[in-house]
Amino acid sequence: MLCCSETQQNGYNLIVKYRRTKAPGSTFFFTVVTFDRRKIFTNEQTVALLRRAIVVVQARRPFKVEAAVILPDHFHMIWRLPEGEDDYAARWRLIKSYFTHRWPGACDYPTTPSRQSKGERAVWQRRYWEHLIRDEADWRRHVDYIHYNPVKHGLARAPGAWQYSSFHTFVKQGHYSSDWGAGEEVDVAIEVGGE
Ligand code: NI
Repeated sequence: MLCCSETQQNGYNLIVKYRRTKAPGSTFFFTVVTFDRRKIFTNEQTVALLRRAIVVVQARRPFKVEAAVILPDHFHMIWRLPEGEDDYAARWRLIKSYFTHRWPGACDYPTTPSRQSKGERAVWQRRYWEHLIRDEADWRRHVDYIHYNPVKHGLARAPGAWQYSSFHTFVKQGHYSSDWGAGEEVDVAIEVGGE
């Protein structure tokens, strides 16, 4: 069983409390990976640049980031797009482009002739994983997946120990205890492209 009932252990009894505020529009889960798994997001500067790219693009093409975790070589996010819109691909193109053109490390890495001929720099994997969130339970599973991800990847001992995560906001809002996922494995058994 995947989901969250009040009888389950491991902090899930808290999780039933959180619900998305009802708003129209589609919600998506994304996984974006760096080119060749370059460890790009290892410092404040690159994480801040990614955040700035998102804010800049949001001003032009609105969407809301509902949950996010940024790891050295990939990140996961849940977005909600306004009603009647589903063009996340254009938003991702703008975000990736903004970042690539402003990140000093974009040029100092070998790329492939095919990418060079297209003017692509060695920053992003071309493909990314997207999943349309089906319902409340699916949303919660993906939110948990995001927040547990640094532990799953062996980068942190607990979700609360990872800096670049919306987990801290969710804790402040009372949706998790601050020690959720610490010391006990959280099995969020969803298929998200192996990331
Ligand atoms: Ni991951």
